[in-house]
Amino acid sequence: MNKKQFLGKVFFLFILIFTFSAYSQEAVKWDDETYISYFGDFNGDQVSDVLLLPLEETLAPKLVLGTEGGLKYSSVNQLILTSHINNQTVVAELVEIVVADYTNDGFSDLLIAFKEYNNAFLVAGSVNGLNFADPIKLYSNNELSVFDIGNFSFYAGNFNGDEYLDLLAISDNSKHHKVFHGKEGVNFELVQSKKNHFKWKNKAKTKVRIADINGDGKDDIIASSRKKGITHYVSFANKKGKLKKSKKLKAKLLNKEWNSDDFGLTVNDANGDGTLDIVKS
Ligand SMILES: [Ca+2]
Ligand SMILES: [Ca+2]
Ligand SMILES: [Ca+2]
Ligand SMILES: [Ca+2]
Repeated sequence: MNKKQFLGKVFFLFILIFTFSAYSQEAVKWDDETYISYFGDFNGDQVSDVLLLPLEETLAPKLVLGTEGGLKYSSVNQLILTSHINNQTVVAELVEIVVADYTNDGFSDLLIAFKEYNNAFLVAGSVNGLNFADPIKLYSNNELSVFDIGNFSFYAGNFNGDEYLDLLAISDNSKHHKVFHGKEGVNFELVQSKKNHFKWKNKAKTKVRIADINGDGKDDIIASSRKKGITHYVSFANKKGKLKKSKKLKAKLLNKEWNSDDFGLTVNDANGDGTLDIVKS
């Protein structure tokens, strides 16, 4: 082999390696019709990761560990998860999920409720991500009495301001809610269960957010209507970490509608005074 042939082969090899690494570094893409995405830092490296739960039983759930610099969600950091927890198939439409650090160790955890089976599991984040085969806790209706209110949505927040995260379950007709305070050992204690407490319309018409709006260290609820001309509501946590009756907020600010389907709505401390403001964009 002469020098020219040798260089030609080296160049070919280089192109091959380059093509292969470009292929293996492919960004993970997903669409809302195939997967529902849940973000959290499951492996505790301060970079957000994404859990993709399939909408079809034939697909497996995936966890993509985020990286900084270059592709955030790359196929080389994609883990295919087992499709079952406790022999129950994990399909996005059949479960209700809230990502939060319940164990208070810096790793995001996954609370996953199977409404059909009337049970829920806590899968803890670790350096390896999530392991569906080894949930750290099982909740039946005895440990988390939420399955008796029918179809519900879960939200995590800290309503009493202690060191443990709490849970709010709102029935999908929005009338009934239950508040559970988090306890040591990832237990939840039911502290409030009320029918007809919230006045807002159902989930399809209202967007519910959890944030400490009045800056007293206890999370509150803001329920904004998705359509124009419909009242928004706010519900504050009281001193004991229970939720007060919802109050009306005006549907118009400075004579402008701020329904959430037409505007991005964020709750943060925009003017730096230590209390949260509602920002329309
Ligand atoms: Ca991470
Ligand atoms: Ca955790
Ligand atoms: Ca709490
Ligand atoms: Ca508050």
